Amino acid sequence: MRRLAVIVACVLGGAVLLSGAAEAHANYVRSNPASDARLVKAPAEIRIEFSEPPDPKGSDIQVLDTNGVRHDKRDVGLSGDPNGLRVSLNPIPDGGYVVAWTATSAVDGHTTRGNFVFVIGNGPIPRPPDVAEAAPPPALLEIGGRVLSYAGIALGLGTAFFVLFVAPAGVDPRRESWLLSIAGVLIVAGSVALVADQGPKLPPRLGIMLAVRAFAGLVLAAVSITPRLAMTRPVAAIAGGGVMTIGPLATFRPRRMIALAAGLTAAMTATLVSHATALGSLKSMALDFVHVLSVSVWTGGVVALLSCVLLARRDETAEDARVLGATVWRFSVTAMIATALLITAGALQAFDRLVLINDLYETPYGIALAVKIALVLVALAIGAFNLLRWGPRLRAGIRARTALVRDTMAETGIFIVIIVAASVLTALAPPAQPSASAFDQTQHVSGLRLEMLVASGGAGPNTYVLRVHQGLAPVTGAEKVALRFTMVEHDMGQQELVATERAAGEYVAQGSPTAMYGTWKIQTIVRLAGKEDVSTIFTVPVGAPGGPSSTPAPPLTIGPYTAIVFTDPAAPQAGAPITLFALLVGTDGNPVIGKKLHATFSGPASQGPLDASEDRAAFGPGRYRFDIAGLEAGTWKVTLAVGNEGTGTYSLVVSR
Ligand code: HEM
Ligand SMILES: [Cu+2]
Repeated sequence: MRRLAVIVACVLGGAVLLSGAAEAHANYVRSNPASDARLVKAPAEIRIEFSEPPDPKGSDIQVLDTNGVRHDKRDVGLSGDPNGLRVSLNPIPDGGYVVAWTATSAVDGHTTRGNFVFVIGNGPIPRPPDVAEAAPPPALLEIGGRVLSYAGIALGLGTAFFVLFVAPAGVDPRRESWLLSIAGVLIVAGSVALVADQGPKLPPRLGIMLAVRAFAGLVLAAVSITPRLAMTRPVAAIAGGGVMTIGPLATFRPRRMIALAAGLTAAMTATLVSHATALGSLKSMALDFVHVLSVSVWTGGVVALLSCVLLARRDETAEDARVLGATVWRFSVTAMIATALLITAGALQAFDRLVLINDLYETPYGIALAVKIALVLVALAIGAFNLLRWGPRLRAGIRARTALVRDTMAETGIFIVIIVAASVLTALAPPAQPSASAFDQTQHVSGLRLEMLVASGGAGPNTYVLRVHQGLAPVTGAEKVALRFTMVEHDMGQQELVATERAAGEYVAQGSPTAMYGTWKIQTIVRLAGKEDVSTIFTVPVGAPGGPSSTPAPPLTIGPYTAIVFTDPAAPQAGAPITLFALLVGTDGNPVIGKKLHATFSGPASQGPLDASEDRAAFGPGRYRFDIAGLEAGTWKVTLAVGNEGTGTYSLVVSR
């Protein structure tokens, strides 16, 4: 037992230490200006949207120029967007800027950091600092606060449930009071520890929840030390409008009901500050609440059975043994239902939080979960033994109390370790995180974990990020990371981009190989020194130009050809350079090469005609490109001619 505890402690401790590399809790989802944006004019403010509601008090947005000088007005506040923050800017000159953000979740108080860059004018885009989005590992105080809270909730709720519904008579009242007071004290201490861990950045919402939890703990402790209310009267439980009398619950004890209500309230505060709530999913919240309730009924119930029944009673006579056996049987049935519920709810939650089954050993969160699952199996085995061996013996009038005491003590020990694992688990960021990328998929190939992120879902210029991990560690210094693009629907040839390492294990490539909307295959090739290339294929749907949210420009018909036209940037701005791409497709669906394209412009000002250059090496076959120095704001008609085979007109909106 002790050896097991040491092993588990080491594993969980290691998971916590390594969690700096884990993904975040409140993640960057989008911003204005966007990440890597090129602007014509300085923005007046920066807005960032996160995957969870942030709390401005513990959050920060710093806007730094390339010399590290700060240009924001230090007035971070809610932006009015869902989950958004904003900061105002002083007037800033052209140049590159880094936006470094810190976000504290208003729900669970977890903090995450990250950064992105943008540029004003024609200068180069600055390199973002080499730190991937990260959450600092949880503090020991947080884990401690969670352990105390969860242990208190399980003990309080489980004991109240046990004495009300499993063994209303025949429990030792002094021991019952003791357990409830211990539970109350644990809950209060846990809440205080969690408030202390947050310190001055404590988000108000979290503060209220922890205050409610502490109050419920005080009620639990108080109700169990008040002189026993000797009020017992027949109970009529009102269910669904009908009145039904539940035989064994023939006594109604307000004290126990108050304890149950306090336990339920404390359990509810757990769900209301959980990741399920932070993610804003009602289904997830319901699963979490069922999980907390069933976990408490089982684990707290075992402790109540041990302390208030098994240790308090005797089984010397066959009659005593039979009475004890009846209680044990009732608890076994309760525990079976509770474990079925807790495993179902836990497993369903786990499926939502994990990306791959490999997460169970390759992410700190997954390791904490795996520890939990393994220990639950051990506890279940002990429970099954009680159910199938000692229980029946008692019911047959044979002594078995000592064996049951020993087994339930072992179970209690395992539960304590499980609660530590659950505390580590909930303090860490789950592997499955809402992503800022339009495409985010993870594959496991030859021992490597490859996560492909494609920033925009639209055709045209894009950023492709490949995260490479082996086990828990990022794979740095790969000799080569290449991405090869081919299209499924048409033969567009193959294009290769070579990615460079931007942060540890994070390889980035930019370009516009996925020029046409449809289905693309991205073959990733990772070359590590002295190893065979690791290669896999991601299938990426590419939407209309400008992203899935913008309405696609309808394809132009030009003589016998179809042209798909888009610009870089997708939303052109007055005075800034614009690249206009035209992808020419023949009646057979394949790109058409070697044509002469000519563009004439009519719009708010005059603009001379342009000829396209077809650069197959850089842009792929059938892709023609016009470089426009800049246009005035307004709506332009661009007439494209293919030789003298035909013309088509494209409408181009340039914003101020
Ligand atoms: C005796 C057994 C168990 C105990 C005492 C236990 C305890 C807990 C507690 C206290 C929480 C936190 C709930 C909250 O803060 O709202 C939790 C969450 C969770 N548990 Fe369990 N659990 C047990 C078994 C399991 C099992 C068997 C699984 C998986 C099959 C599981 C999966 C999860 C998951 C995925 C979460 C959500 C974590 C998050 O918020 O990111 N648990 N558990
Ligand atoms: Cu969190």
